Amino acid sequence: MSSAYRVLTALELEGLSDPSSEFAFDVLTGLAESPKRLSSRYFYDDRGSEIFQQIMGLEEYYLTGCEEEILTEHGQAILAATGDGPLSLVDMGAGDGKKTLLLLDRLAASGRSCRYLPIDISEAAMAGLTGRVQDRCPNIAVEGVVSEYFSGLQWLGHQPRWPTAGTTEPTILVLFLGSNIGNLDRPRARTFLRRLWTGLAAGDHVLIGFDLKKDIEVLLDAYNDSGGVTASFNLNLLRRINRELGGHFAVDRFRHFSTYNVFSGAMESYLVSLDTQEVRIDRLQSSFTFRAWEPLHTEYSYKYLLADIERLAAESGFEVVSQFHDRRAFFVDSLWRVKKG
Ligand code: AVI
Repeated sequence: MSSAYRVLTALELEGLSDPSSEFAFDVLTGLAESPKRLSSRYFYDDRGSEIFQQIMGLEEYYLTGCEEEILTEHGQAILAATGDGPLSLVDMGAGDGKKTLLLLDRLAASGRSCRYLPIDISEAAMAGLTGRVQDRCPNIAVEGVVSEYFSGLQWLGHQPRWPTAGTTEPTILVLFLGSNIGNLDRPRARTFLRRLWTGLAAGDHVLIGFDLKKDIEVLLDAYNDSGGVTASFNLNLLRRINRELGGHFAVDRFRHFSTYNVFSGAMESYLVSLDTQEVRIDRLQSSFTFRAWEPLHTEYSYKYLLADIERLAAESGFEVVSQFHDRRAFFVDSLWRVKKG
């Protein structure tokens, strides 16, 4: 007799999950909350990823330039700390990979056996990145994954450690650059790092980009650039709802507002309604009322002290190998080793 129930495998469940309904559900619940909020993970549709590339090129958004300086000056030392055997380089939230190429160029020139495994949510960004790396570093094997960090992490945990015939087992270096960790609050950052730790073995490394606490004016300028690029990045979230969910946001009736919270140590970004308005979202079969000057929270960008970084490493099972910073000490790429047992 056949059983009256069926156990769905993780794979079957994954096949059922529909990212666009997840977006719809999060918009429905986020706009019904008080205060209203939407997750910054939804910034990164193809258009949002494109605008973010422009942000990274802005003088005011100092983070990218600082990290490029660190990887140029200290790339050799970072790679040397992982030994000289085969290396699997996992790049979480790779974007255009411009910074990672500073490491890949060195690896390609050294002849060290290497696989490059970028994970990114934007398919367009991934297509550009994998093509670029294959052209520039033909001796590096490239295997990209289009997914969010957490699914990417899960995928990583199920991968064999990519042994190459005749070589010793590769060590893994996970890159989590660009202050992406700053978009998670402290408890979520800890959980994320613990999940990362779970998929790694003793002696593997992670390199994490942290933006440091600094002059508040510098922070404010970085998230309120004079050309309005960050404003259009933030407002693209409303445009995305219009495009994908049949929203009727009049985008010019909202303004971007970004401020620094000295208690939490985070830049906080909002979209503020300029007047009282009702916005219909067809696919949600719902309308939402915004009062004049009502904020919609869209992003946290947490800033760190060196002591916060050390504590976070210890709490999530890593030991700090080295903290590499730029000449102004605005930004740190922190190299950690996995401790187990
Ligand atoms: C991707 N992330 C680290 C950026 C940040 O600084 O929080 C996103 C960003 N938001 C506004 N400007 C850039």
